[in-house]
Amino acid sequence: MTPPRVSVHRARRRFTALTVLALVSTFALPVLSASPAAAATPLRTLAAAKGKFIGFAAATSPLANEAAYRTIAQTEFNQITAENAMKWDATEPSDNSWNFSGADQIVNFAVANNQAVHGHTLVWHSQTPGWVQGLGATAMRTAMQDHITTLVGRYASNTALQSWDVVNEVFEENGSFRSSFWYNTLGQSFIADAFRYARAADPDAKLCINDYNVEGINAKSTAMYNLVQSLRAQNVPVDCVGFQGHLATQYGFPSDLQQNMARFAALGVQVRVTELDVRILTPRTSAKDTVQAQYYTNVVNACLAVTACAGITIWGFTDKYSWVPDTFPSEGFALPYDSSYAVKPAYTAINTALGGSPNNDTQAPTTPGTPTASGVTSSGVTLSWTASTDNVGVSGYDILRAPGTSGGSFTQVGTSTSATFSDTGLSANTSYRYQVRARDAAGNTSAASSAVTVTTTGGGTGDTQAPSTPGTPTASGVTSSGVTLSWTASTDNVGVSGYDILRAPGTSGGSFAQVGTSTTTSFSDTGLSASTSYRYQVRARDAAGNVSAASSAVTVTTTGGGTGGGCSVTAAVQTQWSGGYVIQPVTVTNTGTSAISSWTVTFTLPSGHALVGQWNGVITVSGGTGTAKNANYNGALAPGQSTTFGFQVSRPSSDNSTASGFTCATP
Ligand code: 9MR
Repeated sequence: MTPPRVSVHRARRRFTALTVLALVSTFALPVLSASPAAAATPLRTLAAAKGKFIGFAAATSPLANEAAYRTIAQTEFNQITAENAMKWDATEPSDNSWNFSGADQIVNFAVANNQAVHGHTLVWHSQTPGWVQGLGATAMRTAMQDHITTLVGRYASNTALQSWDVVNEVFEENGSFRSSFWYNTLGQSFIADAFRYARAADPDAKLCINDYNVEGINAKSTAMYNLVQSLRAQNVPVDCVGFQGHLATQYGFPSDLQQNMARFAALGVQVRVTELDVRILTPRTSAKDTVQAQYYTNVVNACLAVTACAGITIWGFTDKYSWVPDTFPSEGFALPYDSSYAVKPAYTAINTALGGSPNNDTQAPTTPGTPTASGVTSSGVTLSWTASTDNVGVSGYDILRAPGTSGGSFTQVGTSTSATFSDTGLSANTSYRYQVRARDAAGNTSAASSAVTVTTTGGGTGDTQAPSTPGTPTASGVTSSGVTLSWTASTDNVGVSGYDILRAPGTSGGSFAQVGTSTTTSFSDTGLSASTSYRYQVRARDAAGNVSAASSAVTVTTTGGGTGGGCSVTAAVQTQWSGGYVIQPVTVTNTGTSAISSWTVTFTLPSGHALVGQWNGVITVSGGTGTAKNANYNGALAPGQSTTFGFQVSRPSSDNSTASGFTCATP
């Protein structure tokens, strides 16, 4: 039996009125063949090694009836959320008449498989029976207390049950409180009461507030941030914030997810991704699978980067059982396993991001086309070929070379991430054969292409005249790790084909070794040590392989690594209203040539303005001056790198001014 799939969401992003029962048709799958089940290290093993949980939302029917579903559920996950079985309509369909069958089934499964259970969800406007919705204020508060006390109390001594969504989806998209029957009957106080009742029923469980479209920093997540801050200031037991994570590839990835998690973490709460899925527009294609996989990677990386992120729950795991197609017509395929329980690139992505080396993909890329040669000189050639294709994407090509027109063996002479490669350092008037082969991210390798034979020019031209000596290089753009060299060109009777760049250590002594080549009269060297001297010479080559004398040397001393940092700052008013505003993002950029480890932004707060919230920085206000120092995780910036922080201010309602005069300094 399929689990109940009637969506009653009312405000999902960019959709209104979406109680649509879409047909779950068999979409054409143009590219994808089912891969065998993963022979990879299970996600739960990898996640546990990182100190995180990885979970899924369980549907009771397949958990009871399908061996394939149960096997993946036990093997891959160490956490379970009941997709529907612990909701009010399932557990207390009429007043004080209880049905724990689905909830018990899931908790028992979790106990048997050493998995944590997240209880979902106690107080929600959806999937709550009509008998609750119609109550008056006093009776409704009592019903809420009874429901929480009984349901939470039932599992309070069960160590598998570790956390609860106490209130779910209490905000509108603009950050105001959702106009639900809870709010309309009881006012905002229902939230604090629900947390207090839950704490009384289970003093050990982590108590969470949960919502969707709060993954990035926006009006809704900022309202949630302010609420959590204010509840905790009043000793209301809010321990945890859940970001549902119902993502869709057509809306882009919320790139500030990590920063958003970090600002909540700075309030002292645990954070978690509670309902992750990444839907795509049908039909499914391998290109869309790749984008989806990247979203999963990004979410895992964000959680790994934030210590307070306890883990990630995926909203199901197989496309066979997902709420998406029933709710969003023409969307689906949101989960890491397909409807036949074969892993998708999203699975590989999650596994890889958790530190695994999933071995599930055994399909090699197609054989690349035979290379064609162009730009043949006495010492080099450029090869191009028709690209390979691959089910999970080609990650690169190996270039193989054999001597002569036949015989000899092929050895690898280079790699390329595009379908072209230039080989250099060849002998004049000599033949070589080239083949290419493709690799994918899982390490599968294609067959080698057919070979192309290339014969370099030059040997028979009789040109023995070397180019003139290049001018002494001049250095510019000296940083702590690099320099750009320019020189006056050489001339040659048949034309200069390129320059060799030679480098020696120090201001004298040592020997010159070639560090690069250039076909122009400039070259940038990188990877140098700070506060260190080097000497550079250049020499010219012609197509026949004749080489000029080396130029005179220029001495270059790199700048110091520990100083030279500077920063700039820009600030934006994200939103404002009579009585307050949000400055977000304040972007701090390292404009120096060396890394900085801390920064300080100062700004002016008009009189009567007061700081009421802040994230990703540590802000103090004295007189009319705000001083923001980096948080402990965003002080280090490489040259050119930026980070952001933000804050919220209250102001007199008659006042339209905002904070101004932002300046940045290091440290
Ligand atoms: O996946 C759940 C689906 O089976 C139910 O029909 C639906 C009812 O609203 O709820 C789905 O789960 C929701 C979760 O409980 C709260 N956040 C949004 C989820 C997707 O709608």
